[in-house]
Amino acid sequence: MIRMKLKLLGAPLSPFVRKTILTLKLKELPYELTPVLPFNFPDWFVELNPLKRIPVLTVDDTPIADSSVICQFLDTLSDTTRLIPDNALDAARVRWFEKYADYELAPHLTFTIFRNRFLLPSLGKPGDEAAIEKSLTKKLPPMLTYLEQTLANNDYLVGDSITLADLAVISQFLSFKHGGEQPDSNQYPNLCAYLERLMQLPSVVETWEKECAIIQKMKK
Ligand SMILES: N[C@@H](CCC(=O)N[C@@H](CS)C(=O)NCC(=O)O)C(=O)O
Repeated sequence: MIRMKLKLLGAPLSPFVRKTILTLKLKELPYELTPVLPFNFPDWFVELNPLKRIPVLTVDDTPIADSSVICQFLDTLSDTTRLIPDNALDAARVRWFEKYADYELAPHLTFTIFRNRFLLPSLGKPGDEAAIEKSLTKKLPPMLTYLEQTLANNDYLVGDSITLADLAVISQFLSFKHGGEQPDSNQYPNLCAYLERLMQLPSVVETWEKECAIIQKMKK
């Protein structure tokens, strides 16, 4: 039982907030969510993160920013489901895949597909279909192939149990799914089976259902 008060600031539809929520759930850490929308930051938020990005976690009254930093900190707080392995090489591989998800997959799965298919239209703005097309046909295939090959003989990206690498990757693919897209199961069978496996985790099911309810409300 930890004594620190954990408060997460952010919006559940952000993949970086999603990764942090999944981490909190898998680590069985109690937390409170304070909604902060990325296109409507309150003035005081800059004191918590000068970059004005979500998520931020406050630990008692101390803020930490960046989902990667936050999740690595959270992993140290409980022994339930170690998300960064002890083995240094495996830990480095986990950080690599997390970085790959956050900086290579995110620009397409979230900032192109999710943004143009769902977010902008929900705000009454048109989505950029040409940008979507470019991501789907040109940018994403080599990235999906890379994941497909990595998952050829493995159920998880690193080792034989779930790590932060998997949470980072599924977080991006949930944005893709909210944008109405999924990898083609004929072309990427290992990747699709892997995503399906992660989608069945109770913490992912719960998170996905909550998000779908938010999406339905935003569509009205
Ligand atoms: N590397 C950061 C990325 C966070 C991020 O880009 N968050 C987006 C929401 S999905 C944001 O707050 N954007 C606001 C902005 O850039 O102005 C992390 O992992 O926390």
